[in-house]
Amino acid sequence: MSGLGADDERFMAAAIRLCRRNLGLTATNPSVACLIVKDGVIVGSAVTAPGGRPHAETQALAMAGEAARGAIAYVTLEPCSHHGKTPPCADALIAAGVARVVVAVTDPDERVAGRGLSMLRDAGIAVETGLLEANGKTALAAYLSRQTRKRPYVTLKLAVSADGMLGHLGVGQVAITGPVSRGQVHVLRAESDAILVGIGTALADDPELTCRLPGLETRSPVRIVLDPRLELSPGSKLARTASTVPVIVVTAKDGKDDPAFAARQDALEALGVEVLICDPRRLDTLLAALATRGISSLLVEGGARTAQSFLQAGLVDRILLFNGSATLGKEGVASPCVSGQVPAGFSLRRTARYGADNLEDYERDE
Ligand code: AOF
Ligand code: ZN
Repeated sequence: MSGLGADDERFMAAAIRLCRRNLGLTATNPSVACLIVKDGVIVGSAVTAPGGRPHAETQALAMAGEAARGAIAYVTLEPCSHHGKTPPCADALIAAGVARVVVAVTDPDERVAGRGLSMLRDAGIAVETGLLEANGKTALAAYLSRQTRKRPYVTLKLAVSADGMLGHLGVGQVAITGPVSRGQVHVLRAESDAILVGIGTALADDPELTCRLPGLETRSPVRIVLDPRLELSPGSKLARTASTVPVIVVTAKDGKDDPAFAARQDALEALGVEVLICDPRRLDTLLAALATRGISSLLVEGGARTAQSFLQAGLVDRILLFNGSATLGKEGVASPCVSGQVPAGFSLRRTARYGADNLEDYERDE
């Protein structure tokens, strides 16, 4: 990494920020960003397109045109070397005549895995990799998780009252955090491929679990309910909106020897709900099944029991505690994590103030 300077870091940091723009929009493809820089000026910039194609590099090169000759390309992920649905980005960079390529993270996809870098080097291009790698890996965490662990990256979000509660038993939705936190949660939803709650939360709150921020309404994640006994009502907001934003209900058995169960299943399926038979206690199996369907990032939004199950199974990668100022009292349901107290193996990475609320962002140690 000898030839790297402060400018390289600045441009790579910008590329990493840019690539977050299409998180949750690129299907099984990672959201990658590419900047083409000539004489210190950005002459091309792009993010992997919604749906996953075209890739970032070809779009950025098209924008740069002739200016790409002799330029530096900053890419958050190793350029691809394979003929997939599009030709290799490494070839596109070579054909455009770039002089140097700087990469944050190498691509674990077995069709690429270092070949993109060697193609560039073989063509006489100066290649450096590993710049701001930790930040790059954070931005690509969902993709890397699905590629290397065959399961989605799991973020547990908890809104915790000042007295350590998540909500009132059987009371429905209680305001714990304010509007700024709510907006942040909707951004998280937009960036996630799927969102998951337990049936307890689905029944108590009748949530919609969509992203309702102005301008981001089309970015709602797939909604998943852990529902061992298939109790989700066809009248619930989730079921009633299933034809617009997909809903998957995960249940323990099929209805073959239980006519009442089969009837509930029929009613849900008629509304467009998918009933997935998978033991909800085997969260590892469920996550593997979700990864197979192309889900790379999962946001777990409660309640206490679901959060606890994911934590106990060791399947949480990030914990976001939205600490509100409301007090719920002894009727509340205790949160499995409270401010400053999360399970061992997590480190506090960041805090933020959202109106009257405090966010604590913990990441699992490697
Ligand atoms: C890049 N630039 O912007 C992205 C890349 O199905 P395909 O043909 O689109 O290939 C998907 C793979 O391409 C994906 O697994 C990853 O290795 C790479 N994604 N590569 O050069 C990009 N999104
Ligand atoms: Zn590519």
